[in-house]
Amino acid sequence: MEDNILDQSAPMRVLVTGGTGLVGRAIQHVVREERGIREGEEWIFLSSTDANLMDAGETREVFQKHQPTHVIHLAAMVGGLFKNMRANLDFWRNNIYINDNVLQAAHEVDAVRVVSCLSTCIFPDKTTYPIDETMIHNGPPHKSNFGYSYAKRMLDVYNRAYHDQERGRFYTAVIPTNVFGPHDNFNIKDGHVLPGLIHKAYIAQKEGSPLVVWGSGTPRRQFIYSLDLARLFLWVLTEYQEVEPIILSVGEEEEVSIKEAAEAVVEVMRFKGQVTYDTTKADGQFKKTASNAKLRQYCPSFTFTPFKQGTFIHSTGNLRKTFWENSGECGLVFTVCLVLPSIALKETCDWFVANYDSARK
Ligand code: NAP
Ligand code: GFB
Repeated sequence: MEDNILDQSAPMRVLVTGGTGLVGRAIQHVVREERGIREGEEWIFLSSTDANLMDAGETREVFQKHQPTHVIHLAAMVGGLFKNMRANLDFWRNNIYINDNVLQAAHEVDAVRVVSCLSTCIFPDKTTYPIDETMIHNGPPHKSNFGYSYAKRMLDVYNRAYHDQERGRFYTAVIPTNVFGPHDNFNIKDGHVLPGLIHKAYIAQKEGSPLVVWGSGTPRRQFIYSLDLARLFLWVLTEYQEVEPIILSVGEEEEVSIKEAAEAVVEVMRFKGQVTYDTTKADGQFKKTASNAKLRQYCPSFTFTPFKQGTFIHSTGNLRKTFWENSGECGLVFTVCLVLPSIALKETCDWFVANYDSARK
């Protein structure tokens, strides 16, 4: 088992759980539109209609059916601050069941690789900054999302236990910061801050009402564009050789306040109305500033699509193709310095407006 962990000679059969969500759709796009599907490879993107992964029998069945060699495990009960605060028990139970079923089913079909997805909100709330990968278990997470956070921490425990007991199992995990992009959940009650603000700005524009930002606007967040996360996920799947997890994030210098995030949404949505702050609403965790030093060691030249007013753009597709032609090292991408509104946020807003009727909301 040991030596074939990253043997790339055999074509991969990749099963992506949660393949129909924000991150799953981004991986679909990058695999099909940028990287391409290689000779003999198979990519299967699951939704909850293919199998309820909280059910061990259904999970085993879908893995037996597809016999994956590689698994990207994204499926989870996911939500923003306010959904987490309402349902910590469900977030704990649903995610614990899903994760146990998926890792065991992958092990039973002898999948050589499983890359699971944690989140920077799982780190201890009382910590030093910037946060790094060694701090996962150093204390309780923020009280607003302890159910989700502890369930996600257990994925790291599973990966270490499979490696220890099942010699050579190389299951690992990535730790993204807050993710945004097309196909996100734009439900205002359950979703995250960016899709929430984009949807609220859309409605406020139509109704001529104020855009209400929840909380004080002072908390700080690092946002990663779903397409950038997808490219890095594919690099981890075939190149990253550790069981220990790796933070996938823009640099600390890209961290923005919620107020700055709201101003960027107002600019890109060309919202002309009043913006107010509802301080009766929770702020949640003040910050979770994460270091991407480990990622930069592996991928010194990976270029993120910036969130703040752009300093550079990815220009054409073939620049993005460069990333795949240089497999192994994170590719040489040169940048063009131009001052433009954030590309990532604009692509996300344009997608929402163009797909308003079918978007999750
Ligand atoms: P999402 O948009 O809510 O998508 C969730 C996916 O999981 C969907 O494909 C959904 O299928 C599937 N799913 C949910 N419950 C399931 C069940 N019981 N059985 C089978 N499939 C189920 O989530 P996302 O934002 O893409 O998140 C993907 C991963 O990234 C998650 O592990 C999440 O914890 C992690 N993450 C997300 C963020 C973020 O800011 N969004 C940040 C850090 C980490 P249906 O489409 O059929 O419902
Ligand atoms: O993205 P968000 O829901 O999650 O909220 P977290 C981020 C911040 O935005 C909070 C403020 O300070 C909110 O008070 N905010 C302002 C809003 N307006 C809005 C709005 O309209 N909607 C929302 N949702 N927030 C989550 C964790 O924490 O991060 C999850 O609870 C997950 O488990 C996710 O890990 C990535 O960043 O606070």
